[in-house]
Amino acid sequence: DQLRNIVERMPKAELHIHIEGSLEPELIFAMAQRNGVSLAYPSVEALRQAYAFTDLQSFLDIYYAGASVLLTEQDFYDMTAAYLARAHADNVRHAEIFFDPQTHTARGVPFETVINGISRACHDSPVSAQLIMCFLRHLSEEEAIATLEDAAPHRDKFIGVGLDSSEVGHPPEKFARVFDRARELGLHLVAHAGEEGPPAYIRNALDILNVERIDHGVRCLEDPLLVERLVREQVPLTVCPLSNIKLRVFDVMGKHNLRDLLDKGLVATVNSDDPAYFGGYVNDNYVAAFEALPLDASHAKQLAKNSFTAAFLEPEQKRAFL
Ligand code: ES4
Ligand code: ZN
Repeated sequence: DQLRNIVERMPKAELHIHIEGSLEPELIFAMAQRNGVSLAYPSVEALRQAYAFTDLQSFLDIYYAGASVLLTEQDFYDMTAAYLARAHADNVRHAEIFFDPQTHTARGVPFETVINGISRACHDSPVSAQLIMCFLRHLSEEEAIATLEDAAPHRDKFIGVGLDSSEVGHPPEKFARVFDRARELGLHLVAHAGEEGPPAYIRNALDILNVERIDHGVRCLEDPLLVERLVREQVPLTVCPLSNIKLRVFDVMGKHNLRDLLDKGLVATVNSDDPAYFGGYVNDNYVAAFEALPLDASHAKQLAKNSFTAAFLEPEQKRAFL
């Protein structure tokens, strides 16, 4: 239809995509076979059928199992190249891609294997692509600091750090020192907050970690003073509609608060999060939200504009995209 057409044709940036969450079941099986890794599922279909989540943790358990097939630099390259080809088809002109090195180094995969494979695929793509290294918040701050030290020789291959994995019980303040260290290195700072966690996690991500964007952030609407601040400071929120439904942050898309976020003047953006697991890439996220909510072409254009406003690009580069 007409709206899908507008969405597909709009140049856009994607700012919330976990590269390990772009690994499609077919690629998981191909890599398991070529690497001699055994999977707990007998077939692509059986694996896909296991993608019935009840909350963030039930997803993370399967997501980490899927990532266990990644062993060689070629695996990381192929995964990233497949995502970027798909993003290019969606008219994504610029992507800021999360990766989770600790998911791999914990299995004995060297840090450089991970970052070199992902980084080389970014260089080979027509999409402008940058990397944001995420710390797993269910692990300790000491482990995050060790990861940042592993990354130091590769400082030129990524632009920022983020915080992901199990949110509740692992508040931003647990990572105050490692974010201070990252800031000293001139890295951009983001954090997942207010997905399952309360508004206080969003406030602390801003006040204690000094993040420049909030990943998800949809629970901000529970705190009017926080909303006022996010609007005043124009802090971008990287919203992921299909993720929020699959992980039951909202019951159904018709109850998603994307329209309210925009009406309040928040710099909301639309993103895919873990597209292989949540049922769609970035255009599918726009279309799913637009079909269920009172949103029109002007909102679509606002969201695409916001995606570049919120990107870690020089003003001159942003103008070139807009
Ligand atoms: C994630 Cl949806 C989501 N939330 C937190 N951490 C994540 N890692 C991958 N996807
Ligand atoms: Zn995420």
